Amino acid sequence: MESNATRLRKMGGRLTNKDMDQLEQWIGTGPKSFTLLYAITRDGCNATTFHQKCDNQGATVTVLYNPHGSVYGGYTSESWANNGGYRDDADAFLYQLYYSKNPQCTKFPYNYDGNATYTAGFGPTFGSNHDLETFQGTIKKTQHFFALNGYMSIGGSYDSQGISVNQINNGTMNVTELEVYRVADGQRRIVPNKPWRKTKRWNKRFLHELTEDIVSFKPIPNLDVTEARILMIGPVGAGKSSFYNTINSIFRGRITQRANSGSAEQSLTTAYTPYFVRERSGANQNFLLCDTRGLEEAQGLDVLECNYLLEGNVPEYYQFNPASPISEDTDGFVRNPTPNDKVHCVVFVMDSTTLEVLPTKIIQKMKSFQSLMNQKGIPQALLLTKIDKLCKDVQNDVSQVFRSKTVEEHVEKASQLLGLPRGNVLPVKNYENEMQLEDTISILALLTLRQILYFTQDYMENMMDKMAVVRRKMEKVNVKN
Ligand SMILES: Nc1nc2c(ncn2[C@@H]2O[C@H](COP(=O)(O)OP(=O)(O)O)[C@@H](O)[C@H]2O)c(=O)[nH]1
Ligand SMILES: [Mg+2]
Repeated sequence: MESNATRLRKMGGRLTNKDMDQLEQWIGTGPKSFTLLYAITRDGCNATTFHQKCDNQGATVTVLYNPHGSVYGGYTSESWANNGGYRDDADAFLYQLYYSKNPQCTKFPYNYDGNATYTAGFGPTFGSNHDLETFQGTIKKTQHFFALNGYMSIGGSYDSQGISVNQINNGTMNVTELEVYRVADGQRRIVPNKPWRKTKRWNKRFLHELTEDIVSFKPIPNLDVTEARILMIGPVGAGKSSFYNTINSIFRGRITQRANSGSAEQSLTTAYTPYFVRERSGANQNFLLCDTRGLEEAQGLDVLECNYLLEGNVPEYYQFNPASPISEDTDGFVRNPTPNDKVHCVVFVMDSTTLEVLPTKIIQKMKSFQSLMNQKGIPQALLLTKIDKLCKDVQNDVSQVFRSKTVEEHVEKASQLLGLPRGNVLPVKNYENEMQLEDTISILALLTLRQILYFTQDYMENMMDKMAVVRRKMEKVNVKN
């Protein structure tokens, strides 16, 4: 007996219900169910395996997903086989569903030239010139994708509709996934993806519980810290101000915009600004979120300034000046910072939609900051914002965040990029366009904040242990004297 989880995983692929609706419409013979037969990320990218899994299964659809967010492939109503030669199939077609992340639905109809599919020892292959040849032999996965050794030359057996190969596959045969589904008559049963991160059920009770956990957060006594200082660092436009506004809105019970957000302010957020989160009653929480200068390649913080920030030397509301970095001689420089001035947790903020194109200089800068933080033992989290823009399902319903494969992949990618554990990468959707609060958006933001506070608390406990050791050593020295 296979477990439920295994069965779900076997059934689920990346194709969304909406994509299946579109394919079903193109096939044009009524409701269809889709069963995942083969996926290169699960089964390996190997022509023999493809044939073992997909031969003699009847109608199938092949789907390629590339790193640019384009999705395309081919449908055949005939079984795949491994006995050589071309096959005719009056119902076959090629198609595209997305181009560079945007929906782009085009059907490329068959020209009836007798060469619908090619069934020798290749991966899925369509058309006389091989309008679409996926791969031959075995393809090993590089870090992020499979570089398929096939090609596309649409326009032979399939009508290209005036669309060039580049407008389908971005001029690359690299794919992050290739799937083959069996297509059969019948109603689809919608099987939800298994969540990749578990949480309680998303309802009012959970929202209330998260709120309580955060309100009751207190820095550890004896540390002389009255509020935990959480430093947000990230490129301009990543969503730092919006995250503060989101949290503050939740506790105020209405949408607030205390931190300027948006593109107009890009050059403005140059000050080191602490933001308290207020409850409806007006009382402050025991943490503050600090907004800083971005991570721009040319004008961002440098490592020395970052060190001053972490150590609490930078005065609040200090106006950064790219022309003259802060130094001990700067007006207001805090020479003797208290434990309150120091940073207790760092939150890197990144726009999830720009992960792929993040300049290496910014990554290098973040890494150099990280080694500084690691030396000091300061915990780091990575906030991945704008996940609503990554995935339509999440845009429609934020509670789908931990079921979205796209979000999961971005979390994975971000964790590799910064060398942080996956658990420290926290996806969020900020309030940005809403007029009123929504429970799902609030729950995700509070889950994120609670996790950040947990990291902060762990750090404070470490600090306390360290201080206890130092104190004991001092006492021993005193006793000897
Ligand atoms: N769709 C969407 N937009 C967001 C999100 N977070 C921020 N934004 C938008 O991104 C832009 C930059 O955000 P901002 O908070 O000013 O970034 P900052 O420069 O890091 O402070 C603003 O136009 C926000 O409305 C989000 O989660 N989803
Ligand atoms: Mg800002």
